[in-house]
Amino acid sequence: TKLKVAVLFGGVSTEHEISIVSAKSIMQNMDKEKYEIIPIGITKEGKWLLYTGKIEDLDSKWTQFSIECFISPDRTKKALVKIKDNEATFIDIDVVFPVLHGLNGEDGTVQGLLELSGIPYVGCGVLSSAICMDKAFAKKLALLEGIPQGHFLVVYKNEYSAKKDYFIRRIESEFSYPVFVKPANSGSSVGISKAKDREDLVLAIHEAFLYDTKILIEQAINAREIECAVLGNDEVFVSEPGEIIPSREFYSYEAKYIDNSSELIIPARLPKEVTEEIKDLAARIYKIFECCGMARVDFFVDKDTNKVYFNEINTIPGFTSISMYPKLMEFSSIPYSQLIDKLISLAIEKNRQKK
Ligand code: ADP
Ligand code: MG
Ligand code: MG
Ligand code: K
Repeated sequence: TKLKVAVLFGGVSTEHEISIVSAKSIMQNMDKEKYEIIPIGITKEGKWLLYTGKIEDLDSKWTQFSIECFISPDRTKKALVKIKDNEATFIDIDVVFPVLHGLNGEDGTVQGLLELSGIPYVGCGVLSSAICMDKAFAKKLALLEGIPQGHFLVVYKNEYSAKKDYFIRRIESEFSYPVFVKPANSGSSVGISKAKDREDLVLAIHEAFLYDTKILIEQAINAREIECAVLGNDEVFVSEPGEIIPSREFYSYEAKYIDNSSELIIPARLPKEVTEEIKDLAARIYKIFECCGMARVDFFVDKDTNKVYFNEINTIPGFTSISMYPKLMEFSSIPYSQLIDKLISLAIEKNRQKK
């Protein structure tokens, strides 16, 4: 019998569209002999719908082919509840693969629901997902553990609103321009700006607060962008690092998804000892954040000194067939569909350990 795998896509976050592309790619590459795919989309408003169309046709108009449904937290019943003509049907699910980036998907909230339901799910747990999503907490924890990273400051909206001049002065004394300003909970570079002077800074802060009530100010690092893919639960596999050459001044939303001309270089061309340092750090960071299943750990490597800085960790990284995470794994002789098999078995293994 086939394993029933519910793939969650869409969601209320700013990365709704990206999630659809990642999920489509995953579903197209899942072995149909092994798995029965149950595609569940979440609209931007947060409505859960069972997608009944063909996987190949999955696009932004997916809601036209769908039936109301939800995953129930009640672990004594079959997990998937389908509602048609006011009648509920309960369907078994063996594993859930949340392919949701950002808010309410990558941040521990969906993981919390799945914990309640008792169904195995791919990727990190509640705490780990939440901390990795929150750049402020992630940086504070990394600091505590002695992980090398650039200087940062966390600013809350209510405090900033009350003391704008104080914060601008403080930022200008602690940092030198340019600085990066980012919402604490963000992804795909949404709400992130590089500020070169005070005027930019004020605008950047305003912009970041449109997405979150907590933001980060970071010293801009003149660096190459290097990423490492990590796979596993207790025993982890770390890929060779890959490099991103952004098509714009930094790896902005446009550079990620619009231009189509940012380059991935695998493996990154780095001195052997720098490569080893990055791989060791990636494994350490994965452990510190108590990740399981997968995560992509992102670094900056100073263009002049080759000093390595931790940037961020992503627990549901981009997953299209040309995304960095699957590409790095493929380079390590783990092809895309085997990677999915591995993630699903890691989810089941993790769930078994809990009992
Ligand atoms: P996201 O989770 O949205 O990817 P990041 O923190 O990775 O957020 O920032 C997005 C991009 O902005 C990075 O890939 C990089 O190009 C640029 N960036 C962010 N912070 C810095 C920094 N401190 N120094 C240099 N570039 C940065
Ligand atoms: Mg990120
Ligand atoms: Mg990033
Ligand atoms: K993150």
